[in-house]
Amino acid sequence: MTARINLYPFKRYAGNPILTREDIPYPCNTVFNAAAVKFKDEYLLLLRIEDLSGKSHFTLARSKDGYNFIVDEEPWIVPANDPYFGPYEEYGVEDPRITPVDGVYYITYTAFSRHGPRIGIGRTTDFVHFERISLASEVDNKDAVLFPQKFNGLYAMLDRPSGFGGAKGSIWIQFSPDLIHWGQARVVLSPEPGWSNSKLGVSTPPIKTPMGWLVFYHGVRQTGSGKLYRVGAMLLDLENPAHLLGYTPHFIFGPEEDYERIGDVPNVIFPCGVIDEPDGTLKLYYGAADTCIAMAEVKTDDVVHLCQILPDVIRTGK
Ligand code: BMA
Repeated sequence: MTARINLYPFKRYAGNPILTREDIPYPCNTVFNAAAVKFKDEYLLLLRIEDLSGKSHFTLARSKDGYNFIVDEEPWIVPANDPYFGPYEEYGVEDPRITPVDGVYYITYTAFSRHGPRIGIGRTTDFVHFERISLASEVDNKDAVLFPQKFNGLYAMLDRPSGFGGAKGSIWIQFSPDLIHWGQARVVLSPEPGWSNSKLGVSTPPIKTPMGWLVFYHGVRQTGSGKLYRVGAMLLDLENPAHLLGYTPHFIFGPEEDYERIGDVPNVIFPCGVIDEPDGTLKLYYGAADTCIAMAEVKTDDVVHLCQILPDVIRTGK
């Protein structure tokens, strides 16, 4: 008899939520959907903070242990007001992700305006200075993450253009020589009937494992009482990241706790950051119910295994 497979391998941190608006040193509505990175001897979260007017900006939070964070006194990245970026960030900046490539930390985010969401890309080397590079898409595209290395001299980015008729959005990949001009776009993973019937989007930057690039994504189910955001994982080929090696056809992490079920947008788990620890554990930082930030841990190998096993094995759980 084979051992029963653990289909839900994440363990929530007992001190969740790790950040709420009470932890923000200035007035705001909510804090959620944070990018995560280790920089020097600290864990950094780049928080999406929604201000009292409903627009979002980014503020840094710092930690020595990955569990207890102190939030900076002032916002770091606020919507641009220059003629190039400004018109496309008038409603705020949202859902950041951080990827280091060759010693530079690139921040991808959603630039939001009356025209709809676009992908913004900027860079920092010190988490003090931030320089915008490009608006890397037209409208109706978001959930962009860069790979931490180039492929044949090109940057690679996973993104999520809106699907047919604005629904059924899939995860795509594109390539660029300079983070400004993008092309060679191909579909990587599409929504399926069931838990992700509405749309998919990449959650966290790819993690290199011996078996492939491990990427967490969110799947959205449209239900009678709104959208339900849950998490799956996929594995992409190390040499050719457009090639899908495997994925979890079921969700592996979904809203259960009150702080995930109840908030401004109920039933949402929305990760934007993951830390790959030296002991083979991943720390996943996620927005919960668009209201606070929580963290859960998982063994990398357990998730890779779930991406590799066959769907019918997953259905029976054996
Ligand atoms: C998505 C994004 C996220 C948000 C989620 C749930 O479309 O806007 O910022 O967390 O919806 O509301």
